[in-house]
Parts: sequence; structure tokens; C-alpha cells
Amino acid sequence: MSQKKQQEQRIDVEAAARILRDNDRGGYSVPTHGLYPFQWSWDSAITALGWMKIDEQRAWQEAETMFRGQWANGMVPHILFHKDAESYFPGPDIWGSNTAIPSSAISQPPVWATAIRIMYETCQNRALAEEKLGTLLPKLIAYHDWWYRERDPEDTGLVCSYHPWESGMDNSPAWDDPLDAVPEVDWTYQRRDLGHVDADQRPHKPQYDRYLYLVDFYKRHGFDSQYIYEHCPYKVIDVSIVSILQRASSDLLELCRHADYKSGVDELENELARTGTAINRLWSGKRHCFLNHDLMSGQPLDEVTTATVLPLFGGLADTDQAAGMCNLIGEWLAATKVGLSSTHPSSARYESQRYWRGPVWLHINWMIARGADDYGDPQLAERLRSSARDCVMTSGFWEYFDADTGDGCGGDNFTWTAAVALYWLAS
Ligand code: 9WN
Repeated sequence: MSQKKQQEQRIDVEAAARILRDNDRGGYSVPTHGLYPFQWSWDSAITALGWMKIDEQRAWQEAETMFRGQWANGMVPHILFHKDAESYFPGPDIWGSNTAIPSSAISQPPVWATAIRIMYETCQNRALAEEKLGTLLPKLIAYHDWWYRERDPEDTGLVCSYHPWESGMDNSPAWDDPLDAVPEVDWTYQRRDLGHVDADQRPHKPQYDRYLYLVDFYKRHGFDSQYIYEHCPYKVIDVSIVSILQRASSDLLELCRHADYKSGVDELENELARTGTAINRLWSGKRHCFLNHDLMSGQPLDEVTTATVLPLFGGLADTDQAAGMCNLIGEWLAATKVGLSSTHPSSARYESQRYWRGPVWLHINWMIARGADDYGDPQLAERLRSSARDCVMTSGFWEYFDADTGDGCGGDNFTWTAAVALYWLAS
């Protein structure tokens, strides 16, 4: 589509709002009908931003419902299985969490406090926002405390992750080598995802065998944090989680200041400072970005993916690092039809339409654009936004987009794509 034509066209906000309403299951949204029939944590946080544009009460409810599933130790699970559904595997029986609301036993990138700060600062209904913030703040503090306490027990400043699903960037080539070191399950199972989406757009079986081994491992060891930290066969530092946590912690601090809330604030400040220094251990002068790290092998994971430039979003880069990453992103954007692709196209493992190995996810593009803006590169932010608009205008509200063609992939009528369109692209 020509630039002029695109500018003349508007995002179809009615269609986007309809997707949110159709995927509303009463207080929470499913990412899409069929493929993902439950509440996912980071989807839900992004979705709340979309709800803010059409129904503020409903936006706050999205957060409240998610935090009802918070574990006693503070963890917010990556999936809440509110109702049974046959269309997804693995379900609550495989996870075996035994919680009041059945759930998975890992978390997801902690974008909640960032979303809630945006909601709080952009709301029309201030009284409602004050009331909701009051109940959510202690839960957010407990959630962040869980990350630092359970996922960085040695106070290194860099939290770790135990599952590719925890990163939300499940099939990223960055996880290939650490995942290869995980045993495969020896039981048979039936995947449901392949009944909804073309196999070319989803992970392969050996990866699923290992995803499931890990799920089983947590259950077999009674979800014992200390044991898992010491013995989990997969343990990585995911730059994306570290960066999103850093931004969210600083947003949480800001919210605490607004509400004059003191409990846990000093600890949060300490953690922010610790991570601010520790992140430099991941910097690669050769790649001009921060590399994920395998804690089992002790080696950096040398793949340039969208995770590796998210320190822009986390405010974790110094001026030179930020300039290096913005240059990298500029060239990277020019190398695919739509962007930013989840894996750099020069990687031998790049695949333009397979899950997290190349396609474009719009909420990630929003985060990177926001980071570019913060570091004084609004032109780059606008290029990212314009490319994201192009995806939606040309193909619709898909889960993700083929980076080489712009075609929609994965699930259709996807909630977070509609939410990002409402929140970021329509304005
Ligand atoms: C596993 C819901 C989720 C997203 C993830 C995405 C995908 C699940 C899956 O779907 O993961 O959690 O079964 O593939 O990778 O980012 O939150 O949309």
C-alpha cells in the first residue's frame, strides 16, 4: 500500500473494539477464540490498554481478574484456566498446580505495572482509577518481589527464566541451544494448536517434547522454588523479561509515589539500581545489543532477536548503547517488508512466518518504539508505528505477521493486536 493511501486510511476502531467484545469471557479476554481459550498474563495487560479506549471499568476488571489468580508466593501465572476447554493443550491437569483458580506454574513478561501506570495516567474516571490502584498496588509489589526473590536468589541483578513459554517468545531461536539440553518427555500427547494453525507457523514436535518435560519437572518437584532454581535443566537470562521488569518496577515506584504507598519501595529502588549495573554484563559490542544468556552453559546466546533491543524499553541502555541499538533497528527494519521482525533476517535460523523465529508482533513493536522515543529517536519510533499500521491495514487483526510478506499468521481476530491498534495505532 502506498504511503499516501495508508495515511488517508484510518484504523477500523469499530472492528478492533468488536474483537475485544467478542473475545470477552466475562471479566477477562481470551487471546483468540479456539486456539487460546484462557486468560494469558501479558496478553491481558496489553488488552487492558485497548479496553481503556472503550470501557474503563472493563479495563480495570481485566487486571483484577488476573490478580485473583496470583499465587500465595506472589507469582502471577502465565495462564489462568478459568473454565475447561478442549481446544488447548497442555491444560490444567498437565500443569497440576492445585490452586483455587487452576493455573500454569510459570509467569510471563511482567508488563502489568507499566500497563496500570498508563491506565492510571490516561483515565477519564479518576475516582475509579484511585480505587482500583489502591487494591492493585500491594499485589503488584508482591509480584515484583516474587521475581527478585525467587528468580534471582543470589542477588545478581538479573532474574532468570525456566521456560521458553515464560519469555512469551516461545520458539525464539535464542532458546534453541538451551532447550536442546532438556530431555524429551517419554509419554504421548495430542497437540491442539495444529488443529487451528498451519504447522509451518508453529513450533516443531521436539520442542514441544521439551516444553512438556519442563512442565512435568515443576510438578514432580512440588513447585519447590529452591529445588527448581538449583536443578531445573533450563535456566536462561531473558533480556526481554529483565527489561520489561525494569520498566515495570520503575512504573510501579511512580505509582507508589502517587498513592503515597511505602511498603516495599526501598527494596524496589535497590533492585532497580542492581539491574541497572548488571545489565552491562550482557552487552555485545559486536552485535550492538544485549544478548540473552544461558545460565546452564554459562554462554551468551548469540541471536539478535527483538528481546535483545528491549533494554531501550527498560531504560537500561547508556547513550552509546542506545545509539548502537537504534542504528541496528533502523537497518533491521529496512531488511524485511514489514517490521520489526522477531528475529534478525540475517540469522541462519530466521523463518519469516514460524512462531517467534521471524514474524512481527505488534505489542513488541510498540515497546521498542516507546523505547526509541524515550532515547530521543522519534523518527525510528514512527517508522515502527507506520509499519505496524501497514500490517493491520493490509491484513487485519492477526496474531502476528509474516515479516517478508506482511500476511497475517496464527490466530485471527486476535485480542492484543486489536488492543494495540486501539491504543497505539488509531491515535
Ligand atoms: C504458550 C497467548 C500466548 C502468548 C505467547 C505466545 C503463545 C502459548 C502457546 O500464545 O504462547 O503460552 O501455546 O503457543 O507465544 O506470547 O502470550 O497469546
